[in-house]
Amino acid sequence: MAYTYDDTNVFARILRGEIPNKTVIETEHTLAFHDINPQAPVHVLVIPKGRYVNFDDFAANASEAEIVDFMRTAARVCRIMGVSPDAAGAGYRTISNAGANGVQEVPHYHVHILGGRPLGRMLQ
Ligand code: D5M
Repeated sequence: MAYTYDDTNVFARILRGEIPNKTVIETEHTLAFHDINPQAPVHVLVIPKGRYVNFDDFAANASEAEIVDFMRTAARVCRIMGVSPDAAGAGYRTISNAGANGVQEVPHYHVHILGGRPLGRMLQ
């Protein structure tokens, strides 16, 4: 499936440096920054620097280097923020909303990392 990327979306503007962000890590292919409207004590967004609309687009069209960098950067964010499961009592949830049913607001692929409090059961 070919997706049309909207270069005016807010994450594209962050990547171009047009609006500020609170960066956690930046790598060659990936940026991680604090969500502007945190839903938990830890709420970080991980985005590829490439122009991918959603998970489907990223998985199909990103290079292996971009995908590996993205996954490893997300794991590093968890360690930096102290929510990796190997830290006592820690743990986290990753979420990636897609499309209308997923209620994706920003049409640039991103993963939310949430932690720092008990998150409850999401799926029954
Ligand atoms: O979630 C999109 C997320 O993006 C939502 O949690 C708010 C966040 N957001 C929106 N604008 C900004 C800026 N400027 N900085 C940081 N975070 C931002 P979605 O999964 O698309 O519904």
